[in-house]
Parts: sequence; structure tokens; C-alpha cells
Amino acid sequence: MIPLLALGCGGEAAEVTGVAGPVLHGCTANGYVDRRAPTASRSVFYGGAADAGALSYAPACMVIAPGQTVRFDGLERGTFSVHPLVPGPVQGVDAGALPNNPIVRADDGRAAVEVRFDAAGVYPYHCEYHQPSMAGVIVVRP
Ligand SMILES: [Cu+2]
Repeated sequence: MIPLLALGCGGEAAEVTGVAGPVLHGCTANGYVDRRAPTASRSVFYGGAADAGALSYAPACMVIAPGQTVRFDGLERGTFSVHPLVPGPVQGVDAGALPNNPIVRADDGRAAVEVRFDAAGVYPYHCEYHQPSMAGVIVVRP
């Protein structure tokens, strides 16, 4: 019996959820988690926090609705000085025409930032030091 696992960002095992999104940053076409429900968690953990590997984001591939806020959170395990959060695709990846990405570069000692996504679109992000494997995508759609 083969478990329903696929290789996600950084070679970490990621759940296959059947939610569609672009193939980018290790995200597979149907490998996105749907966090559009009002009560869903919209935290992206990194740097060994919660479900994230030391050099990965979890969940790295997330679908949210316009107007919702994502919290990038290293909890007690990671900070942006170790894992600088950078908007946009990793080097060498052409993500096509990118709309304005509301993610703002964070490279200080904070562990968490919250980013509100108002417009539908595809918003890649990555860690400056650990790209290309440490990368993810937020897809915003109704
Ligand atoms: Cu990193």
C-alpha cells in the first residue's frame, strides 16, 4: 500500500489535498492545502517550528481567500535573521507576470509577521539563505 504522500518543498513529505494551484516552488498541481474556511489556520511555520522541517515552510502550498491574513511563524525555533523572508520566486524560476506581492521582506530578529492578501493572485516567497528548497506559494482566490 502506497501512502498518499508527495515530495514537497525541500524534499519534505507533504500531504496531497487535491486543491489545485500552480506548479511552483515544489508545489504540485493538486498539492495545495485549502485554508479559505473562516476558522482555518493560516499559519505558515518555518525553521523547525510545528510541522516545518529546519529548512522548509509548512504548509508551503496554501490557498486562501481575498482579505485573509497569513502568519509566517517560526515560533520559538526560527527567526527572520536566520531565515530571511523574501517575496517572489527563487533565483532561476520564472513565475510569469507577478502581481504586487504584499509580502514584505523580513530579515530581522522577529519570529513572526502577518501579511494580509487583498487581491486574488499567485504570491511566491522564499528564504533568502535556503532557496531554492526553502520556498512556498500563497494562492489567493475566492
Ligand atoms: Cu531559511
